[in-house]
Amino acid sequence: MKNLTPYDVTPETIFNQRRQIIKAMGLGLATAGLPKMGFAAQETKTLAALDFKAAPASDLALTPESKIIGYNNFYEFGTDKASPAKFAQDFKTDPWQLEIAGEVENPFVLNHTQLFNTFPLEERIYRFRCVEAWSMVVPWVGFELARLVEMAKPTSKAKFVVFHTLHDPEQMPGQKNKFFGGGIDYPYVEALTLEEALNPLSLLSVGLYGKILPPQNGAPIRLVVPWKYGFKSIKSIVKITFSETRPQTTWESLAPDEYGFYANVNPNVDHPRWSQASERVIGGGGLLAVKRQPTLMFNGYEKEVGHLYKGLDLKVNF
Ligand SMILES: Nc1nc2c(c(=O)[nH]1)N[C@H]1C(S)=C(S)[C@@H](COP(=O)(O)O)O[C@H]1N2
Ligand SMILES: [Mo]
Repeated sequence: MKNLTPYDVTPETIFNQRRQIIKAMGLGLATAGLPKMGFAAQETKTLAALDFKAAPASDLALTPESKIIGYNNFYEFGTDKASPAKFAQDFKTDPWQLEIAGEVENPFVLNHTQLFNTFPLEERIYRFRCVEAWSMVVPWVGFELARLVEMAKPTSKAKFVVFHTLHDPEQMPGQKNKFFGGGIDYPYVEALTLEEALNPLSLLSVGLYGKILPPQNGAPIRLVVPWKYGFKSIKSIVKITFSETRPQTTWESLAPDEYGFYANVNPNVDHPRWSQASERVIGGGGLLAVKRQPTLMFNGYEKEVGHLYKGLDLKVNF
């Protein structure tokens, strides 16, 4: 394992709290009102609308679109949560190629157009979690990962589905500059077990709020696994490979004591540096008006995914 600098593992919360304090001091809370707390000022670029089956009515209060697209983790574009919205605006996502390879009978490639019309698109309103205990509710648009897995026809050897983000230092400043990119060895890699990938909740998303994904959210295609912490939901995927062995994933390599392979949302297993018993809701209003609520097992999706982990010690396999 490589040596970590303190910068590499600065928890996102502390990093942002520090910024917030600095900002609050600079702006003067009383006179200037609440600071924006690291949210990016919104671009008004118009994104193409998508054709999809709408989500059934939901009781979940949606996180405002401005926050979903202005408060992101995408270290290829900087570690600050406001950075991706600023630095990914000109990221070229068309043309694009998504390659499916490895332990499959039917390897294939989807081009940009095919990402949007090979599988039926539907909307899913999902609870979504960031590692550091922030929670959102996002109306994603995409297709079930299982559809793509079925098309690939995994061989009997395939046990893991591995996702790879684009590697393009010319476009991604965090890949060019180690400090700016949070010390990650790029490209960003994530993986699921084959069973997890086949679960109907696992979504390959091409849009949110009815439109194609903005670059900062992982255009043109990213994963969404709503029962796991945010870092599993890898962005801007160029390759999906099927393998017999479990790969080294990005955050597990960076800080194995803090970020496990499974990364299931679990109120009973704390992150070494913060509690996971409760989460902070990113809803309407300023970030200072943040609400705390208890963390739900598997982020509220226990009925759908609990069976995948029967007999597994979740304290060890965190
Ligand atoms: N390629 C890549 N994918 C990534 C990340 C990243 O830095 N690079 N960050 C992850 C983390 S830590 C989180 S919380 C989610 C955030 O997704 P969002 O910005 O759409 O909310 O993206 C995940 N996917
Ligand atoms: Mo995260």
